[in-house]
Order: sequence, then C-alpha cells, then structure tokens
Amino acid sequence: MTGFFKNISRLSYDPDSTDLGFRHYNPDEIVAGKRMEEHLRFAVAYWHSFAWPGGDPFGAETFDRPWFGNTMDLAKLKADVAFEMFELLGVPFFCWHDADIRPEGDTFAESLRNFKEIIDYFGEKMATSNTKLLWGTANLFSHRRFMSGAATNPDPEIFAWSAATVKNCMDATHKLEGQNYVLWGGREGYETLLNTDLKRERQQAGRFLQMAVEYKHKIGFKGAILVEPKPQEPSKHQYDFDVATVYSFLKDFDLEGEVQVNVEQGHAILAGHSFEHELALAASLGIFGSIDMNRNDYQSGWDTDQFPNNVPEVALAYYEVLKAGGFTTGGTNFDAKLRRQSLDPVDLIAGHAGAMDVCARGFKAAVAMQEDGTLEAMRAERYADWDSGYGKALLTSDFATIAEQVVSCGTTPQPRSGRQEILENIVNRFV
Ligand code: XUL
Ligand code: CO
Repeated sequence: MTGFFKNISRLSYDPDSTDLGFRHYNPDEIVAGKRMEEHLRFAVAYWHSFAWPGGDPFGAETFDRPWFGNTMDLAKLKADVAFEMFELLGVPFFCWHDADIRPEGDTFAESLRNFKEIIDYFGEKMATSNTKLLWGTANLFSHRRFMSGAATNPDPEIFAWSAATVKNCMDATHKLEGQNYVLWGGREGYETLLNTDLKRERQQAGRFLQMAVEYKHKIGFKGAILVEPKPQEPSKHQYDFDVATVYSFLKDFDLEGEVQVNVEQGHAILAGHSFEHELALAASLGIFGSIDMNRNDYQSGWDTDQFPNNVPEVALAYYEVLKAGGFTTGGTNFDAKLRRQSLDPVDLIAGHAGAMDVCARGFKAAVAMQEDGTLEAMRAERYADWDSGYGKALLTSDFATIAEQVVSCGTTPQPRSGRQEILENIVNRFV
C-alpha cells in the first residue's frame, strides 16, 4: 500500500450514507434485468485523476502528488496509487493515454521501452484486480511536435510518428484486453485557412483512420474503434466536429461499420448540441459506442471537464443509451477533473463517488421512464399516421402523384399539439 489514501476505506452502498458511501449506486442491484455495474460500466480516466497537475489557462500546477516527475519509479508509484483508487471505488474499468502512464524518453524508442514496461506492470496489477481496461488511446496533442496536427500535420514525419504511436497503443490495448480503442483528434484541425490545405488534411486523416482499422484486423483486436467528436479546443476548428460530421467522414472513407463514436457530454455542448441529441443521432446512424460523462461549466463556456452532478441531464442521456440498447463494448468514462482547489486525496474519491451516484440515480430514473412507457407511447402516437394507409404509401410515392392527391382530396391538414409541457412534466415525475 502506498498510504496515499490513508484513512479512506472501500466505499460501499449505504442508502443512508452521510459520508463517502454510495447512496444510489449499488453495483449488484438488478435493474432492467442486469446488475447496475454491468449497465453503467464506469471507468476512471487516468490522465485527469493522476497526471493532470491542476493548471488552468491562467496558472500552473496546484496539485502536489508524490508521483509527479519523469522517472519510471514515479510512474510505477502512480500506477500503484491508481489501482488503490480503483479498488476503493470498486470501478470495473479505467482508461489511459500513453503519455499519462509513462515518462517521455529522449527518443521514440526510449518512450516505447518505458511504455511497454508500464503496460507489463499494469498487466501484473490487473491479474489480481477487478478493474479492466475500457480503452486505451494515444496522446497526439500535448507535445509541441503535434502543434500543427498528428495525422493532419503538413510534415509527413509527424504523420509517421503518430502512426507508429497509435500502432503501439493499439498493441498495448490488445495485450491488456481493452474493450475499445479511442481516437480523439485534438490537433486534427486548423487555426487559419491561410496556411491550411483542408482537403489534403482530411485525406490524411481518412487514410490514418483506415490504417488503424486495417491494423486492428491484422492483430485480431476484437474491441471497437471509437472516434471522439469535438468541435474545437485545442484546435480552432476540428475535423471531427460532432457526430454528424464524424459520420460523413466515415462514409467518405468507407469506414462506416468499422468505427463508432465515443460521445462526450462537454463536447456535445461545445458543438451547440445537447448530449442526448448526439447520443440519439449516433444510435440512429448505428455508430453509438461509448460515453465520456463529463460536463462543462455553463457560464465559462470552455472545456472544464467537470464531474457530472446534474441528475435530470444524466437521466435524459441514459434514456437515449437505453433506447440504443445499452452499452456493448462501451461504458461510462469519467473524463473528469477535480476543481484545481480540490487538493486532497479525499477530493479525488469524492469526485468519483458523487459522479457514480449521480449516474446511478439518473440511470434508474431513465429505466423507470422506459418501463413506464408513456413517453414512448406518446411519441409513437405522434407518428402513428405514417404506419398505415395513406401515410405508409407516401414515402414510396412521387411528387406528381402526391400533388394530384392533395388537390383531389380537398382537405386542409390541421396542426396538432406537440405536447412538450406534458412530456416535460412526465420526465419530472421520474427525476
Ligand atoms: C479532450 C478529451 C480527451 C479524450 C481522450 O477534450 O475528451 O481526454 O477523451 O483523448
Ligand atoms: Co473525452
């Protein structure tokens, strides 16, 4: 034991808890035919919880962690603390970027040696842990070499460096039996069209993603490849703006059926959508994969990556996840940071525990809404005229026939209420 979380014991479910215990998340409770743990599939994000130093655009490090530094010993201490926290929380999954877990070396080869050593160390720890890998990913955005993009860089050597990095991260994810591999293109975009060949950069990104898919099949990785849409930050304009943009990108490069999306709440809001819009669209396009359940601050307007703490919002999101049939390889990753004043080990536990509880509460509300069925019945009723007779025939008809029918039948359609207030009142009965 590292002693980092001294005086904190394993969290358990206690509906009357006034301390760190879960008041709503009971992993073993059967909800909608399955244990809650299997529905929600929580994951801790290694980077924010263990690598982020507490900086913001105006100030640097506030956290003082005993594992901060660039040595292998410290990287192993970080791993020890991380697995202690997974155990305290009872989380079934975690996620990493290469750069979160290993010290950067002076050369690619040295970074890779460090990385492989930590992956083996994870492997040993996972052999006696209940926490599995939800996904691995490559950090192709922090180092200055990626300032003009990774796959979309004007310099082919950076494309090659990035491809080699993703190859190694996919190998490691496969080795640890990860359930997904994620690509988020933070620098795959541009600052100004004055120096950017947009068409060429999109082609580079498309070929890069095809290579990732080809490599997945080559090594027999059975997990899903997920792209995580985000409109901007750090790039002014990202090529994977939102779910709709990613779908057209996949179509363009013949990758639909091969790649799904990891939808993040905060990114959906930055794109001007609601989270549930992005989830519903992904499901309707057949590309829903996983979620990052971290939100932004609604006033400051940038990506603050906060833990979720709004039950009604979370309930509407899980309602869409349920309608999509729930998670298969995906899960609920907390890509979430503490606030930079939350310095203590207990804050790290409380951030996750509270988020797990909010999600559990929202999820149970979503299940109750689905089981009640009123919302779906009212939605079905709204479209019922499309299911038979005139409505059913309409989409296989043509403009000229329809125009004749409209004139000959002579009736004028009457608008019908959308019943939004009634529907919102129904939702509020459950949340
Ligand atoms: C950035 C973001 C990333 C991805 C993984 O906004 O969400 O942490 O989830 O690279
Ligand atoms: Co994310």
